[in-house]
Amino acid sequence: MTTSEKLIATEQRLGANNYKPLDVVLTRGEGVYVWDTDGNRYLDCLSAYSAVNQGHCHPKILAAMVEQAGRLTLTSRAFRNDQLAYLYEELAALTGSHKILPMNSGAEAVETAIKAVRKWGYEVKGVPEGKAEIIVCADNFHGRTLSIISFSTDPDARIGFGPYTPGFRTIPFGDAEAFAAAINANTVAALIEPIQGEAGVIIPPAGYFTRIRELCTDNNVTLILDEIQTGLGRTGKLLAEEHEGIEADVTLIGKALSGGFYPVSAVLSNSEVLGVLKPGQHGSTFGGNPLACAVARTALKVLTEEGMIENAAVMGDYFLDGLRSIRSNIVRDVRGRGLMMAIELEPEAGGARQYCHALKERGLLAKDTHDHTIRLAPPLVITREQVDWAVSQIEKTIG
Ligand code: IF1
Repeated sequence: MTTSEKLIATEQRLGANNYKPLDVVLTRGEGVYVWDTDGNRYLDCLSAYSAVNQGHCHPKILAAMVEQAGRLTLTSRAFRNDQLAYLYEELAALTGSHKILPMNSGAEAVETAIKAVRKWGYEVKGVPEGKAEIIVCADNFHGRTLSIISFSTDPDARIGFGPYTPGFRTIPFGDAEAFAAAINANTVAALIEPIQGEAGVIIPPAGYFTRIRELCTDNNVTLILDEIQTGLGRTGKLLAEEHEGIEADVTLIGKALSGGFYPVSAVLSNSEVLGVLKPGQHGSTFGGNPLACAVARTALKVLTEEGMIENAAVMGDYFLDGLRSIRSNIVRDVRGRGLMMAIELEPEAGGARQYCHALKERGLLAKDTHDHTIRLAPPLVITREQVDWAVSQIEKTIG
């Protein structure tokens, strides 16, 4: 048995089987590349679901983490630390937010936003206690907690985990008139992904978010955009909302906020929403800890200073052009924005997973989603030559 075979067997025996990973055991990463225990190198076209936008083991984030880890890691929010204020300041300057609440995972940021908008609904909007409604979209993905899966439309994510949290109303994604029809006096918020990731990189029609923004403003509904996956450069802008020139009232970020070093998420708010939370009403042992703040500060700094967002825009267009030039009778659609891309295969092709397997054999790691779609999201530091190589491997696999 090789080392990787032994490790895979142990994982199968002792681990809960809530994942079915490709059988590649990774041991090292640098920039766009990762290496397995047998020494094979791969171009990572998943980036840990967009958490390593800055590339694997970015040396500056690493240095910040090591330095901070040797000084002070955790104080709890019972006391203050000398990193949090700087993270607030830098995030506020970058995003124009007025209030920030740091958490750890993406799901925690979503939960935090749900709590805040409900409370805002009761205390500010005047919704009767217990009646708050939040509009969400079909085929959403916002995380794995009970309240979040309560409004998932994916049976795998939802079924068997009830009783479910009430208070959510589901409408189709990309349909502004359905959104208008779903608003009522008890609607406190809308929670939407700018581009649906897990659903297969679904980009809404142009004008959709402009109309959603208008409807939210006109009806005093808080617009929450989940930018946990689309944010921080992934789509070629700092935030995906910029593609339509709108501003959410509440923006959720996570994943790449730490460059993949550590779970760091945040709720950003430009309205009075976060103001409703008073001492003792919400919190987290690790949220806002100095290690997380030091890592996040540097992750944001390299993202902007090293031109990664601009590179995502340019390389995203170039990658998409390359994918669209592939002649294949099994490709149904190629879509993407920035470096958030997907190749949807014809159902007759027999599923995307076997192609992800084949790509792995060629040294490219990608993830299938919803049976027929190959998702591609390399680190934002990818070069033209690396895109050329990736496109040629994909062409050999599906062409
Ligand atoms: C898993 C997908 C990606 C997210 C958005 C919140 C969260 C996520 C828009 C929660 C997380 C991850 C979780 C991961 C799979 C993955 C995913 F395929 F399910 F959809 F990225 F594409 N909002 N997405 O995409 O953040 O609590 O995980 O930090 O294995 O569940 P988290």
